[in-house]
Amino acid sequence: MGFADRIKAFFRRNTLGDEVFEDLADLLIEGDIGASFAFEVVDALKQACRKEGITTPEAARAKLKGILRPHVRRAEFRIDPSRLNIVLMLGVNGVGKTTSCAKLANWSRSVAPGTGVLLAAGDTFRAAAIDQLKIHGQRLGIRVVAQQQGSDPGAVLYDAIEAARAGNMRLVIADTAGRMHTRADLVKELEKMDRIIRQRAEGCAYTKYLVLDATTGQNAMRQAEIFHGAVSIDGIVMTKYDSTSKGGMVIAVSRQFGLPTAFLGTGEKYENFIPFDTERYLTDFVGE
Ligand SMILES: Nc1nc2c(ncn2[C@@H]2O[C@H](COP(=O)(O)OP(=O)(O)OP(=O)(O)O)[C@@H](O)[C@H]2O)c(=O)[nH]1
Ligand SMILES: [Mg+2]
Repeated sequence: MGFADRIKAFFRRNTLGDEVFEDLADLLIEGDIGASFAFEVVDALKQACRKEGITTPEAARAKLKGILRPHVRRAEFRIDPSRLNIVLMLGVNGVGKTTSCAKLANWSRSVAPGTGVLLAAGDTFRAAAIDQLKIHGQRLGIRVVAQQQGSDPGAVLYDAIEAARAGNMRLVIADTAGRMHTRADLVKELEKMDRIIRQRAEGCAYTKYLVLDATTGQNAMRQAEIFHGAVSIDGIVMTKYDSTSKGGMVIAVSRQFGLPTAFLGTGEKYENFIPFDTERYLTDFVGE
Protein backbone atom coordinates (compact mmCIF):
# COMPACT_ATOMS: atom_id res chain seq x y z
CA MET A 1 0.00 0.00 0.00
CA GLY A 2 1.35 3.45 -0.92
CA PHE A 3 1.83 6.02 1.78
CA ALA A 4 -1.10 8.11 0.54
CA ASP A 5 -3.30 5.02 0.79
CA ARG A 6 -2.25 4.58 4.39
CA ILE A 7 -3.02 8.20 5.17
CA LYS A 8 -6.38 7.86 3.43
CA ALA A 9 -7.19 4.61 5.18
CA PHE A 10 -6.16 6.20 8.43
CA PHE A 11 -8.54 9.13 8.05
CA ARG A 12 -11.32 6.88 6.86
CA ARG A 13 -11.08 4.71 9.93
CA ASN A 14 -11.18 7.47 12.46
CA THR A 15 -13.38 10.15 13.81
CA LEU A 16 -11.29 13.13 14.79
CA GLY A 17 -10.50 12.49 18.46
CA ASP A 18 -7.26 13.32 20.27
CA GLU A 19 -5.80 9.84 19.90
CA VAL A 20 -6.28 10.15 16.16
CA PHE A 21 -3.92 13.07 16.02
CA GLU A 22 -1.31 11.18 18.01
CA ASP A 23 -1.52 8.23 15.65
CA LEU A 24 -1.25 10.59 12.72
CA ALA A 25 2.00 11.99 14.13
CA ASP A 26 3.37 8.43 14.26
CA LEU A 27 2.35 7.81 10.70
CA LEU A 28 3.98 11.05 9.49
CA ILE A 29 7.19 10.20 11.34
CA GLU A 30 7.17 6.85 9.61
CA GLY A 31 6.80 8.78 6.36
CA ASP A 32 10.19 10.43 7.08
CA ILE A 33 9.20 14.06 7.53
CA GLY A 34 11.08 14.20 10.85
CA ALA A 35 9.68 13.84 14.36
CA SER A 36 9.58 17.44 15.53
CA PHE A 37 7.99 18.62 12.31
CA ALA A 38 5.45 15.80 12.45
CA PHE A 39 4.28 17.03 15.86
CA GLU A 40 4.19 20.62 14.60
CA VAL A 41 2.08 19.60 11.63
CA VAL A 42 -0.31 17.60 13.75
CA ASP A 43 -0.72 20.49 16.20
CA ALA A 44 -1.44 22.87 13.36
CA LEU A 45 -3.97 20.44 11.91
CA LYS A 46 -5.65 19.94 15.25
CA GLN A 47 -6.02 23.68 15.75
CA ALA A 48 -7.24 24.25 12.23
CA CYS A 49 -9.84 21.52 12.61
CA ARG A 50 -11.14 23.09 15.82
CA LYS A 51 -11.08 26.65 14.54
CA GLU A 52 -12.66 25.86 11.21
CA GLY A 53 -15.06 23.27 12.54
CA ILE A 54 -13.61 20.52 10.38
CA THR A 55 -15.15 17.22 11.38
CA THR A 56 -14.88 14.98 8.38
CA PRO A 57 -11.76 12.96 7.77
CA GLU A 58 -11.75 13.97 4.10
CA ALA A 59 -11.66 17.66 4.95
CA ALA A 60 -8.94 17.03 7.54
CA ARG A 61 -6.83 15.29 4.92
CA ALA A 62 -7.21 18.21 2.54
CA LYS A 63 -6.20 20.53 5.37
CA LEU A 64 -3.14 18.39 6.07
CA LYS A 65 -2.10 18.78 2.46
CA GLY A 66 -2.49 22.54 2.78
CA ILE A 67 -0.35 22.60 5.91
CA LEU A 68 2.43 20.60 4.20
CA ARG A 69 2.38 22.48 0.88
CA PRO A 70 4.45 25.55 1.91
CA HIS A 71 7.14 23.22 3.22
CA VAL A 72 7.70 21.50 -0.10
CA ARG A 73 10.27 23.21 -2.29
CA ARG A 74 10.92 22.57 -5.91
CA ALA A 75 13.95 23.44 -8.02
CA GLU A 76 13.41 23.63 -11.73
CA PHE A 77 16.31 22.49 -13.87
CA ARG A 78 16.71 24.66 -16.92
CA ILE A 79 19.42 24.45 -19.51
CA ASP A 80 20.57 27.93 -20.40
CA PRO A 81 21.17 27.66 -24.15
CA SER A 82 23.40 30.73 -24.22
CA ARG A 83 26.19 29.29 -22.11
CA LEU A 84 27.75 26.14 -20.78
CA ASN A 85 25.77 24.38 -18.04
CA ILE A 86 27.60 22.21 -15.56
CA VAL A 87 25.92 19.77 -13.20
CA LEU A 88 27.77 18.00 -10.43
CA MET A 89 26.09 14.87 -9.07
CA LEU A 90 27.10 14.38 -5.45
CA GLY A 91 26.20 11.93 -2.72
CA VAL A 92 27.35 8.99 -0.63
CA ASN A 93 27.99 5.61 -2.17
CA GLY A 94 25.25 3.60 -3.75
CA VAL A 95 22.55 6.28 -3.75
CA GLY A 96 22.31 6.37 -7.55
CA LYS A 97 24.68 9.13 -8.67
CA THR A 98 26.04 7.43 -11.79
CA THR A 99 22.59 6.27 -12.88
CA SER A 100 21.20 9.76 -12.27
CA CYS A 101 23.95 11.33 -14.42
CA ALA A 102 22.91 9.09 -17.31
CA LYS A 103 19.22 9.73 -16.68
CA LEU A 104 19.72 13.49 -16.54
CA ALA A 105 21.71 13.37 -19.78
CA ASN A 106 18.93 11.41 -21.42
CA TRP A 107 16.23 13.72 -20.03
CA SER A 108 18.09 16.85 -21.13
CA ARG A 109 18.42 15.56 -24.65
CA SER A 110 14.72 14.80 -24.78
CA VAL A 111 13.57 18.22 -23.51
CA ALA A 112 16.23 20.20 -25.35
CA PRO A 113 17.19 18.25 -28.46
CA GLY A 114 20.33 19.54 -30.06
CA THR A 115 21.94 20.46 -26.74
CA GLY A 116 25.41 18.99 -26.85
CA VAL A 117 25.70 16.84 -23.72
CA LEU A 118 28.88 15.44 -22.26
CA LEU A 119 29.38 13.12 -19.29
CA ALA A 120 32.43 13.48 -17.04
CA ALA A 121 33.75 10.48 -15.09
CA GLY A 122 34.58 12.35 -11.90
CA ASP A 123 34.40 9.21 -9.78
CA THR A 124 38.04 8.24 -10.18
CA PHE A 125 38.06 6.16 -7.02
CA ARG A 126 37.21 2.89 -8.73
CA ALA A 127 37.96 1.73 -12.26
CA ALA A 128 34.52 0.12 -12.35
CA ALA A 129 32.90 3.49 -11.79
CA ILE A 130 34.58 4.91 -14.88
CA ASP A 131 33.55 1.87 -16.93
CA GLN A 132 29.98 2.09 -15.65
CA LEU A 133 29.66 5.66 -16.90
CA LYS A 134 31.29 4.73 -20.21
CA ILE A 135 28.72 1.99 -20.71
CA HIS A 136 25.90 4.48 -20.12
CA GLY A 137 27.60 6.83 -22.58
CA GLN A 138 27.75 4.09 -25.22
CA ARG A 139 24.14 3.09 -24.74
CA LEU A 140 22.95 6.68 -24.94
CA GLY A 141 25.39 7.76 -27.63
CA ILE A 142 26.84 10.44 -25.36
CA ARG A 143 30.53 11.21 -25.12
CA VAL A 144 32.24 10.48 -21.80
CA VAL A 145 35.35 12.37 -20.73
CA ALA A 146 37.44 10.18 -18.43
CA GLN A 147 40.94 9.68 -17.11
CA GLN A 148 42.52 6.75 -15.35
CA GLN A 149 41.48 5.44 -11.98
CA GLY A 150 43.14 7.39 -9.19
CA SER A 151 43.47 10.59 -11.18
CA ASP A 152 42.35 13.89 -9.72
CA PRO A 153 38.59 14.39 -10.16
CA GLY A 154 39.19 18.12 -10.50
CA ALA A 155 41.44 17.43 -13.49
CA VAL A 156 38.75 15.28 -15.12
CA LEU A 157 36.25 18.09 -14.64
CA TYR A 158 38.74 20.57 -16.04
CA ASP A 159 39.20 18.39 -19.14
CA ALA A 160 35.47 17.95 -19.56
CA ILE A 161 34.80 21.69 -19.39
CA GLU A 162 37.56 22.33 -21.94
CA ALA A 163 36.20 19.63 -24.24
CA ALA A 164 32.69 21.01 -23.94
CA ARG A 165 33.87 24.51 -24.79
CA ALA A 166 35.92 23.27 -27.73
CA GLY A 167 32.97 21.26 -29.04
CA ASN A 168 30.48 24.07 -28.41
CA MET A 169 28.48 21.78 -26.14
CA ARG A 170 25.99 23.14 -23.66
CA LEU A 171 25.84 20.64 -20.82
CA VAL A 172 28.44 18.78 -18.78
CA ILE A 173 27.11 16.29 -16.23
CA ALA A 174 29.75 15.08 -13.82
CA ASP A 175 29.70 11.92 -11.76
CA THR A 176 31.59 11.95 -8.45
CA ALA A 177 32.87 9.42 -5.93
CA GLY A 178 30.70 8.60 -2.97
CA ARG A 179 33.24 6.88 -0.82
CA MET A 180 36.03 8.47 1.14
CA HIS A 181 38.05 7.15 4.02
CA THR A 182 36.89 9.79 6.44
CA ARG A 183 34.42 12.61 6.56
CA ALA A 184 37.28 15.11 6.66
CA ASP A 185 38.73 13.63 3.44
CA LEU A 186 35.35 13.78 1.80
CA VAL A 187 34.76 17.40 2.73
CA LYS A 188 38.27 18.38 1.60
CA GLU A 189 37.80 16.62 -1.74
CA LEU A 190 34.39 18.20 -2.28
CA GLU A 191 35.68 21.67 -1.53
CA LYS A 192 38.61 21.21 -3.87
CA MET A 193 36.48 19.95 -6.74
CA ASP A 194 34.02 22.79 -6.23
CA ARG A 195 36.83 25.33 -6.22
CA ILE A 196 38.30 24.03 -9.47
CA ILE A 197 34.96 24.09 -11.20
CA ARG A 198 34.15 27.58 -9.98
CA GLN A 199 37.48 28.85 -11.28
CA ARG A 200 37.17 27.06 -14.57
CA ALA A 201 33.47 27.66 -15.02
CA GLU A 202 33.31 31.43 -14.97
CA GLY A 203 30.23 32.52 -16.82
CA CYS A 204 28.79 29.00 -16.75
CA ALA A 205 25.56 27.92 -15.10
CA TYR A 206 26.84 25.63 -12.37
CA THR A 207 24.45 23.38 -10.42
CA LYS A 208 25.24 20.98 -7.60
CA TYR A 209 22.75 18.23 -6.94
CA LEU A 210 22.80 16.01 -3.91
CA VAL A 211 21.50 12.53 -4.63
CA LEU A 212 19.55 11.01 -1.76
CA ASP A 213 18.16 7.49 -1.66
CA ALA A 214 14.50 7.65 -0.65
CA THR A 215 14.80 4.40 1.25
CA THR A 216 17.46 5.67 3.68
CA GLY A 217 15.07 7.78 5.73
CA GLN A 218 16.53 10.05 8.35
CA ASN A 219 20.11 9.13 7.45
CA ALA A 220 19.66 11.42 4.50
CA MET A 221 19.54 14.39 6.86
CA ARG A 222 23.09 13.74 7.95
CA GLN A 223 24.21 13.40 4.35
CA ALA A 224 22.53 16.69 3.46
CA GLU A 225 24.21 18.38 6.41
CA ILE A 226 27.69 17.23 5.39
CA PHE A 227 27.41 17.92 1.66
CA HIS A 228 25.48 21.17 1.96
CA GLY A 229 27.92 22.33 4.62
CA ALA A 230 30.89 21.58 2.36
CA VAL A 231 29.77 22.91 -1.01
CA SER A 232 26.34 24.52 -0.77
CA ILE A 233 23.94 22.27 -2.65
CA ASP A 234 21.40 23.68 -5.12
CA GLY A 235 18.90 20.85 -5.14
CA ILE A 236 18.07 17.26 -4.36
CA VAL A 237 17.69 14.31 -6.68
CA MET A 238 15.74 11.72 -4.74
CA THR A 239 16.28 8.25 -6.15
CA LYS A 240 14.53 4.93 -5.59
CA TYR A 241 11.26 6.70 -5.05
CA ASP A 242 9.73 3.60 -6.63
CA SER A 243 11.12 1.43 -3.83
CA THR A 244 9.51 3.23 -0.93
CA SER A 245 5.99 4.23 -0.07
CA LYS A 246 7.21 7.25 1.87
CA GLY A 247 9.38 10.05 0.52
CA GLY A 248 8.71 12.56 3.30
CA MET A 249 12.46 13.16 3.25
CA VAL A 250 11.85 15.83 0.61
CA ILE A 251 9.92 17.83 3.22
CA ALA A 252 12.49 17.14 5.93
CA VAL A 253 15.47 18.46 3.90
CA SER A 254 13.44 21.43 2.75
CA ARG A 255 12.52 22.28 6.33
CA GLN A 256 15.94 21.71 7.80
CA PHE A 257 18.24 23.06 5.10
CA GLY A 258 15.96 24.99 2.77
CA LEU A 259 16.89 22.59 -0.02
CA PRO A 260 14.50 22.17 -2.93
CA THR A 261 14.03 18.96 -4.88
CA ALA A 262 14.74 18.90 -8.59
CA PHE A 263 14.17 15.33 -9.78
CA LEU A 264 12.81 11.99 -8.67
CA GLY A 265 14.31 8.69 -9.73
CA THR A 266 11.45 6.28 -10.17
CA GLY A 267 13.07 3.09 -11.43
CA GLU A 268 16.17 1.66 -13.04
CA LYS A 269 15.47 2.67 -16.64
CA TYR A 270 16.72 5.89 -18.19
CA GLU A 271 13.16 7.17 -18.58
CA ASN A 272 12.45 6.66 -14.87
CA PHE A 273 13.48 10.18 -14.02
CA ILE A 274 10.97 12.98 -13.60
CA PRO A 275 11.19 16.66 -12.69
CA PHE A 276 9.85 17.17 -9.21
CA ASP A 277 6.28 18.42 -9.12
CA THR A 278 4.91 19.71 -5.81
CA GLU A 279 1.24 18.85 -6.35
CA ARG A 280 1.98 15.42 -7.70
CA TYR A 281 4.28 14.79 -4.79
CA LEU A 282 1.70 15.92 -2.21
CA THR A 283 -0.89 13.71 -3.83
CA ASP A 284 1.51 10.76 -3.62
CA PHE A 285 2.07 11.59 0.02
CA VAL A 286 -1.40 12.27 1.39
CA GLY A 287 -3.79 11.50 -1.45
CA GLU A 288 -5.59 13.67 -4.00
N1 LIG B 1 14.72 1.21 -8.25
C1 LIG B 1 15.60 2.18 -8.49
N2 LIG B 1 16.90 1.89 -8.53
C2 LIG B 1 17.77 2.88 -8.77
C3 LIG B 1 17.35 4.23 -8.96
N3 LIG B 1 18.46 4.98 -9.16
C4 LIG B 1 19.51 4.14 -9.09
N4 LIG B 1 19.11 2.88 -8.86
C5 LIG B 1 19.94 1.67 -8.69
O1 LIG B 1 20.77 1.84 -7.57
C6 LIG B 1 22.01 1.14 -7.74
C7 LIG B 1 23.16 2.07 -7.48
O2 LIG B 1 23.17 3.07 -8.48
P1 LIG B 1 24.50 3.85 -8.93
O3 LIG B 1 24.06 4.86 -9.93
O4 LIG B 1 25.57 2.91 -9.30
O5 LIG B 1 24.83 4.56 -7.55
P2 LIG B 1 26.12 5.43 -7.20
O6 LIG B 1 25.70 6.47 -6.24
O7 LIG B 1 26.78 5.89 -8.44
O8 LIG B 1 27.02 4.35 -6.46
P3 LIG B 1 28.62 4.41 -6.18
O9 LIG B 1 29.27 4.87 -7.44
O10 LIG B 1 28.96 3.01 -5.83
O11 LIG B 1 28.81 5.34 -5.04
C8 LIG B 1 21.97 0.61 -9.17
O12 LIG B 1 21.60 -0.75 -9.14
C9 LIG B 1 20.88 1.43 -9.84
O13 LIG B 1 20.25 0.76 -10.89
C10 LIG B 1 15.95 4.52 -8.90
O14 LIG B 1 15.47 5.65 -9.02
N5 LIG B 1 15.13 3.45 -8.65
MG1 LIG C 1 28.68 5.68 -9.13
